[in-house]
This record gives sequence, C-alpha cells and structure tokens, in this order.
Amino acid sequence: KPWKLGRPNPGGQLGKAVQKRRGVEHGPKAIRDAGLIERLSNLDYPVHDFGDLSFQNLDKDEPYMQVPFPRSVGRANKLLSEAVGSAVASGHTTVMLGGDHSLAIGSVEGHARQCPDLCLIWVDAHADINTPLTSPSGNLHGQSVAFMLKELQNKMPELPGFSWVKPFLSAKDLVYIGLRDVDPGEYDILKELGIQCFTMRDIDRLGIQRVMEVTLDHLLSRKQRPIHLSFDIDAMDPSLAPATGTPVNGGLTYREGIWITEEIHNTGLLSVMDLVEVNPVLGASREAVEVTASLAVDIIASSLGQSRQGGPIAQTQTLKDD
Ligand code: EXY
Ligand code: MN
Ligand code: MN
Ligand code: MN
Repeated sequence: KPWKLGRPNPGGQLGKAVQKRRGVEHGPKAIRDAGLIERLSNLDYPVHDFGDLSFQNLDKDEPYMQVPFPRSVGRANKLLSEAVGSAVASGHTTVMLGGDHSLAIGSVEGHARQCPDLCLIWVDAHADINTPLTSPSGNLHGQSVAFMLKELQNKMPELPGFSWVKPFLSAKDLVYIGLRDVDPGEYDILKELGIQCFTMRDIDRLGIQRVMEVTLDHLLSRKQRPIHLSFDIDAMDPSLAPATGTPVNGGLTYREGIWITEEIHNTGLLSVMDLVEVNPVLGASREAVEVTASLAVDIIASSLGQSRQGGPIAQTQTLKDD
C-alpha cells in the first residue's frame, strides 16, 4: 500500500531494495500536480495528455538470475513502446513520465521503431548499463541501456519478458551527462565501447557550455537527426531533487540542468524525452516532494522551449496589435 504523499518514509519493516522500488509509480501524478500541463500550454503549441498506461503485475513472475519481476517489466515496456511509437508516428513531440528508468527501454525502443537514426542523450547520476550478469542489485532500472546497444547483444542473456526487444542503438549514438556513480562492470563496458561520457568531474573541468557543445557535435555533426533525451531526476543534485530512489551527492546545479535542456531545445531536434525517477513516497516532507516535482516541470518545460530570455508574444496577438 503506498504511503501518503509527503509522509516520511517509515523504515524498518521492508527490505531496503523493496522500499526503494515503491512509490515511483506515483511520479507522473506528482509532476502533473506540479502544473506540467499548464506550463506546457503556455508555450507555443497545443498539448495533449495521453494519460497513464495501466500495467499489471503478472502472477508467477519469478526472478531470472537475480532480476526481479522480469515478465511484468518486459510487458509494461512493450505497452509503452507501442504508445510512444504511435505518439511519434502521429507527429507529436513526446514526453514520457516515469516511473523508474527501466521504462526507457520501451520508450527509446518505440521511438527508434519510428526513427531508426535517432541519437540518445542520457542525463543521469548512473550509467544504467549493467547487464543482468554485471548488475550488483539485479534491478532493471540500472540496466536499461544494455538492452538497447547492438554492441552488447552477445553479453545479454535472454530475459523472460524481453524477447521482443532487439538491440537497435550503436554506442557512438549515445552520450552520457552527469555520471558520478558507475559500477565496475559498467565502467568496463563504457571503456570497451568507447562511449562518450561526461561525468560530474568532466562538467567541473570543462563547464556545461563546452560539454553540450561537444555532446551535440558528437551526435549531430555528421547529420541532423531526432534526439531522444532520457532525463533521470537523480542527475540533479539531491538538494534540488530529494524525492528519488538513488540520490547521489554532487549532482547538477539548477542552472547546469537548464542549460542542458535549453541547448537540446535549441537544436530543434528533440523528438522524445523521458523524465523518470521522481518518487513522491521517498520525499522526507511534502515540500521535498513538491520541489522535486516542480524541478521536473522546469526541466521538461525548458526542453520544450521555455526560455530564460523571454520571447515575442504569440504571433496571433502580435498581428492583432498591428
Ligand atoms: N548501478 C546500480 C545498479 O545497477 O543497481 C544503481 C542503479 C540506479 C539506477 C538509477 C535509475 O538511475
Ligand atoms: Mn529506480
Ligand atoms: Mn537512471
Ligand atoms: Mn539514476
């Protein structure tokens, strides 16, 4: 049973891993309650809320190796892939609200079915590139990218529930920003595949402006193509985004986060974005939940064109004034 919004998370009774999984399904409601639709409606295009998908936990979903609930997570992702695919096919710039980051498997897969040449920008404290064999926890939110990459095909066991996912992304089409908690097995994969990563140390060294310049050059200099932005709220510093399952100190400042999204918006190529890992149950107070959800709204609005510089009033009004 989910705890009431904003109540401190009572520890003790549940195992830590189980406790951390609970509540993230309430992220979308918290983000909507923080005013997402109104904020997007103030931007210059119509907004359509497709509502929540409904996922079922399957009976007899035994762990595979140490991965819990593989069939339920696999099936949820298949539904999500179809939903994102059809939103993209009907011409929408699409925002997927999570939920945990394992949902990126379905979101990016559905996007890639429509746009096979997409590139992926993964903003996260974590690399989420463990395979079921390297994962220290078994949890699928730390493995999403491994399902996508062609180069990891031979390292992925056949997980029940995921036979529909065929790897579709090349390592050169992916950039990470914000990393600061990478497991040893993930480090090896990142090095071996030569994936472009900007850790928090790189951001300190280069500055966020240079990081985005290199990111966009790496992904777009050969050709302009659709961008998938997968934004894990735990990329942000925990002082700004406390209501999340795996906070790590030393994260992005507000201005770094907004710079990232403004630069992505300015390409004109953002096609799908995920905003994941807001967990209202893990906020220590109502205020902690609200600041996290409101930050999520700012990140989404900025990705979709909300500007810090102001802008002309909408064209219809300008014409009337004339
Ligand atoms: N790397 C750790 C694991 O694989 O268990 C922690 C992953 C946390 C994932 C969060 C969503 O980004
Ligand atoms: Mn999670
Ligand atoms: Mn993540
Ligand atoms: Mn993360």
